[in-house]
Amino acid sequence: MPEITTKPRTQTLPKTERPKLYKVILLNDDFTPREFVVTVLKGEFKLSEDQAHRVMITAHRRGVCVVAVFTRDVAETKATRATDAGKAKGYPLMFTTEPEE
Ligand code: TYC
Repeated sequence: MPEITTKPRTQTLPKTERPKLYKVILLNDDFTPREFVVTVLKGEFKLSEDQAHRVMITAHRRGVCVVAVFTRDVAETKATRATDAGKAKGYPLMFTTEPEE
């Protein structure tokens, strides 16, 4: 009986999936000084004075503002560090993360 060997006809190409991205969101509160929010945005997220002021004022007026978008680890680390910077000064400043659609 002859052996029948068959070659696979389809090739699975390696897929490079893009990592899911996460938004870092700044929440407004009534206690953290505006200038402190701007300082944290510049220090942790490398925003310019002008960008940081726009983000701060948007959160102040609308309640929330997207600061930037990162991979999950980076977004969570930055949100935690920025929130902790406020905590260290006794402010309720809060940053959260949320997956992008
Ligand atoms: N609302 C604060 C104030 O009037 C300033 C502020 C802005 C705080 C944005 C948090 O995410 C924030 N002092």
